[in-house]
Amino acid sequence: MGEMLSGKNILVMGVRNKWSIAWGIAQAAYREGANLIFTYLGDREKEELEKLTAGMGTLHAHPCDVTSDEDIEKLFDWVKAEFGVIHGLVHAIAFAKSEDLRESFLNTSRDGFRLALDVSAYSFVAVCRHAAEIMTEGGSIITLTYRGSMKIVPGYNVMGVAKAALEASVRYAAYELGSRNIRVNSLSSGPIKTLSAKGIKNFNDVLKVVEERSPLRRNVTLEDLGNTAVYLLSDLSSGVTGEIIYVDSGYNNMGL
Ligand code: NAD
Ligand code: IMJ
Repeated sequence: MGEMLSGKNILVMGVRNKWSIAWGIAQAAYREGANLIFTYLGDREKEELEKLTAGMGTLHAHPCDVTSDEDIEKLFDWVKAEFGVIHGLVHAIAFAKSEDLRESFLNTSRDGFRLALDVSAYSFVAVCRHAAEIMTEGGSIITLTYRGSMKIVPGYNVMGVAKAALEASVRYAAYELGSRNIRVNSLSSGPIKTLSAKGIKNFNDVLKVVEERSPLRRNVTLEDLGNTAVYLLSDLSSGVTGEIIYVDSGYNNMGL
């Protein structure tokens, strides 16, 4: 047990199950002494959280569908009433219609485009705004992104556009919140077999390419993500904001 995050209240959004990146981050933050607060989407995620956190003491959790302004407002009213102040926020939420991740990008419907950008990018702006109000002692906000925002990853399609918007939002939020000592960064993960990767065509091939060609010659783990998240959430990264930190076995550095 370390102490990098002791005394810090950290709100974690996006734990679906034990494979979730948010869960990897939560476990690492818990190990470092953080006081964790969770959000969940639906009863199934609430039950998962109850199971996962069984050995961690009282579960602090509140529902939140990020497509609802009312849900977001109620969430932060609750967090403020219960905890007064937070020091960290983990946003690990994305969604697009599955047909928009399979078919032609150019055939993305207006509604599919709107949904992907709403859930995966606007939600970040909204939660940053609310979180900043209760980060009265300074803080660190992180979100999860993917290289498909910068480069063509066949099939990533509208999610690539959403992640580009998310990464730009990180920079603008960092600029606006910097004077309040709130840092905003994104963690760009290599492929991980979570529920959000299940059913993606050729995902095993993507994993194999990273294993064969990345500098580290392996895929990344939830522990890799968790440890970098601890760095970003802790005072170790006190001079770092607006960044995209790649946790991808170095794959993004390859030219061929
Ligand atoms: P996951 O399925 O475990 O988590 C996704 C979470 O998003 C779930 O908890 C889900 O409930 C939540 N979510 C979706 N719509 C929501 C809504 N309307 N309101 C509230 N929550 C909602 O998958 P994951 O891979 O852990 O994904 C977490 C983040 O990591 C995502 O932003 C994803 O884009 C990103 N990411 C994943 C990979 C990968 O290969 N798995 C790589 C890079 C980045
Ligand atoms: C997703 C689609 C296509 C290629 C992909 C991915 N690659 C990776 C992912 C190569 C690594 C996973 N990823 C980075 C995501 O951000 C996934 C987001 C996502 C996944 C689903 C699947 C189920 C569904 N909607 C989704 N919305 C977003 O219905």
